[in-house]
Amino acid sequence: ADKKPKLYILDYGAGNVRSLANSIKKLGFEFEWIKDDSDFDKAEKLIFPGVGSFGQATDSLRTSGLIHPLLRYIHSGKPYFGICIGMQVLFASSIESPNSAGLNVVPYPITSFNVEDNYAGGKGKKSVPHMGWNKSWKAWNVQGEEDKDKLALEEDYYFVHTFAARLPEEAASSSSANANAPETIGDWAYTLARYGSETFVSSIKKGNVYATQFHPEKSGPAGLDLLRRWLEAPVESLSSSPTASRTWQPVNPTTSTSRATGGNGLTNRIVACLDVRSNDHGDLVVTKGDQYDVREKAPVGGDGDGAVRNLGKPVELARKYYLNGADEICFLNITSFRSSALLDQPMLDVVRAAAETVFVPLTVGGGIKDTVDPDGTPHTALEVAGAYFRSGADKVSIGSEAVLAVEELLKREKEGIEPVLTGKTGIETISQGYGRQAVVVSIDPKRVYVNTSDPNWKETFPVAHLPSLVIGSEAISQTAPEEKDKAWWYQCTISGGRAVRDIDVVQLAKGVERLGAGELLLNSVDRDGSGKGFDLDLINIVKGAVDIPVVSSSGAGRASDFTEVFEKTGTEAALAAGIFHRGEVGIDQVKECLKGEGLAVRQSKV
Ligand code: 1PR
Repeated sequence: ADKKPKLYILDYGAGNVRSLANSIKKLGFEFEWIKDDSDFDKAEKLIFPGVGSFGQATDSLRTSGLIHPLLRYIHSGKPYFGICIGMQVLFASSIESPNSAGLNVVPYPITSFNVEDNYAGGKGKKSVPHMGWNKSWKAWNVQGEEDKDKLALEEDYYFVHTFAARLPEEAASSSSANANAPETIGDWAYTLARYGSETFVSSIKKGNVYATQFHPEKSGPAGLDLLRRWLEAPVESLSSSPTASRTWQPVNPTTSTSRATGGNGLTNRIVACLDVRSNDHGDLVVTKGDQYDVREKAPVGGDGDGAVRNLGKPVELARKYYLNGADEICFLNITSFRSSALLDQPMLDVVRAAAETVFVPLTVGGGIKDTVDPDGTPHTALEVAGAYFRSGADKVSIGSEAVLAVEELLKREKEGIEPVLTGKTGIETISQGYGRQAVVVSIDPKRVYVNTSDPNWKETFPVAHLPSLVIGSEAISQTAPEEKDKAWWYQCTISGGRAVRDIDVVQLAKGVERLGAGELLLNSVDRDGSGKGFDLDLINIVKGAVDIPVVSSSGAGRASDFTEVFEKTGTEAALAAGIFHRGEVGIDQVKECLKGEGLAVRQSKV
């Protein structure tokens, strides 16, 4: 009698749909994948978790012949749930792919964010993609709608997108690409979110069609709760046409609970990082180094002398940090540069198992590059990344290969070799295939001090590295007196900090942004494991050089280090490892500390 409606998921193979599958299973529901036309007739509920680009999604619907059955399904009145691109394809068009028409179910265009945005309390610029946790609030809704019918609540949900259905509200202060857009979206009900001074649709609903710009399957308990409400709702209640007898009520976003504190709307993200490698017994363990040295420094001859530090099991720790409120989990396979067989099965298993219990974004790094299996089979970086996405990773992080790719780019540019961008590097192919937001570049810079007692040092310092030069000042001497009167630049390293290259952190950051990276994970070999706090000079230099989000890493020793890094740099996220693993500071304590300083954080109800 309590037969659940037959649920289908439409997947066209372009990204991480495993997370959605995992969350549906976790909520106790079953589903099938849409395989052909006839499945649309069998489906009683349908979820479309679109990924990649607007054009890729709409074009693949057309070439696969699924577009007509999909439209037929939508117009049949059966419940549809679109996620991210699965929402955007419902719209008329997107500036992202001007030659690909949308489904035009929602007669409204998708446009882009304005990076130069002087929003209140902002630092003049905002990063794109819009990546992280942002709050949805009700904007237009059905009068008298029951509370239980509301799908997106005023909670923080996880967003990751470059284009958006922007509305003119608050757009006056920015040079609005949307100046001529209508004030409302016909008779659709929708919620809005704010990014800087711009307002965009975070979820939309009419009759049987519901869609979110954010990812409920990556939005922790709040997202799972939303999915559950949709999955549990009887088909009839999701299919009713709301327009006939109800009237629409505008709700003024400024009087609604938009985020009270200033800033761009996003919460300050806290990332827990797990450096993973095999110990001397061949088990994958979470380890943690000091300046990248992960071996014990036990008394000579003592037990365990020189062993790989073991701080726990990867999957268990990931789960624990998720429950403690981590906004994101990052796995770094720190020795993969040595042996790099594609099917690093133990690491894929770790990701697969973690994705079953962790419902916030997962990043996986280490060994994402062109590689050859022991039997001689070659694999491209794109294939390696694909294996991780299919296992449940949302982003892959590229380290050493990114340095080599930018060196090649700079060389081609210098020598006038066309094209400068070959389209062949891992960063390019993965960002083409899975979207920029799925490609993180992990940077391992090291300070190189210059001899300031040499009166000519400024004249002889290499011009190319000037943008990464820091000269110790009075300000620096307050926090780190030993650094006063010193000067240094930030040199990039590869192979886990073991080899230095003649390229600095600004060259690298700008280079990978050009190649298509969507985010930077900025480590510091000097600060790693030191507990001295984040390297604010380094972070400010890199933040100033790029428009993509930066995750600041290395050196956290106290909860107040996080407050400092968010207040003194424009970083979008802060990552730590050692203090969390050793239980010195909990993620909840970090968030309390940030909240105490008026900094926005995601509240997790786990
Ligand atoms: O080069 O693409 O195979 O990627 C290798 C990845 O592994 C890179 O992201 C590189 O940063 C990382 N890695 C390599 N060797 C080490 C090592 O420690 N020996 N770990 C290593 C880097 C840096 C952190 C760390 C923070 C926070 N670990 O992400 O978690 O510094 O630590 P803290 O809070 O304890 O200070 P490729």
